[in-house]
Amino acid sequence: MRIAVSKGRIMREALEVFARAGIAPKEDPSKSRQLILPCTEEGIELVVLRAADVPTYVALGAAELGVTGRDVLMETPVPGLYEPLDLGIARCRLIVAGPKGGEACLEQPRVRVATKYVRLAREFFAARGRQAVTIKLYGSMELAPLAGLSDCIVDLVETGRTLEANGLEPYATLTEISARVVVNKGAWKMRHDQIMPILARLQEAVETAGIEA
Ligand code: PRT
Ligand code: MG
Repeated sequence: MRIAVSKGRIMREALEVFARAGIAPKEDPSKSRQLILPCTEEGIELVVLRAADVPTYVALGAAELGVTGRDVLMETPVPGLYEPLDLGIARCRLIVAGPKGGEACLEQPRVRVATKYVRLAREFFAARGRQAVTIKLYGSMELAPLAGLSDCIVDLVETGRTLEANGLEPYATLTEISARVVVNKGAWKMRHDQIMPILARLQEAVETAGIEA
C-alpha cells in the first residue's frame, strides 16, 4: 500500500494523524532524503510529492491513497479519485484580497486577479457577473497588487499575518480548505479489504484529534 503525501505543511500535520493511526515512517522524513519511506507496518510506504502531483499519482494508480489540499483538488479536478475523508488539518480559506480600502475593485466589470487558482478565480468572478483577467503566478501572490501587477489576488490565508504585513485585507471568501484523503477508484474496488481498515484507522485518528483539541 503506497500513500502519497504532499510535502511541506500538509506532511507535517498528516504525520501526526498517521502516527495516531499507527502509520509511521521508519525514518524521519524531515531528515531523510528518501522519497519513498517504508513504514513500521509491513506493506505500507509513504511517497513524498509536491502538492499538485498527489492527485496525479493516485489517479493513475502509482499510489493507492493520497493526502492533499482541497484547493488542489478543486483547482485541478482529476477523474479516477474518491475523496472519502477530511483530515481536518492544514485548514485555511481561499480568499480574494487586495490593498486596504480597495474592495470596490470587485464591482469593476473587469478585474485583474493574480493567482495560482486561475480556474477558481474565474468561476468566482463569473458567478458575480464580473470578468476576471487572471494572471497566473506560482508564488508570493501578495506582491502582485503592491507592484501594480493586479487589482487583487486569490490566495490561501490562514492567520492573515501575511496579508496584514503587506497592507492587504480580505475582500471575500471563496471556500474553506483542509487536507483530504484521496483513493484510487480501481484500488477502492480491487483492494477494498486493505483500504477500508486504513481509512477506518485514519477516521478514528481524526476523531480523537477532535477530542484532544
Ligand atoms: O510548493 P507549493 O507551495 O506548491 O507546495 P508545498 O509542497 O510547498 O506545500 P505547502 O507547504 O506550501 O502547502 C500547500 C498546501 O497547504 C496548500 O495546497 C493548502 O492545502 C495548505 N495550506 C494551508 C496552505 C496554507 N494553509 C497557507 N496559509 N498553503 C499555503 N499557505 C500560504 C498562503 O499562500 C500565504 O502565502 O501561507 C501564506 C498565508 O499564511 P498566513 O498564516 O500569513 O495567513
Ligand atoms: Mg509552499
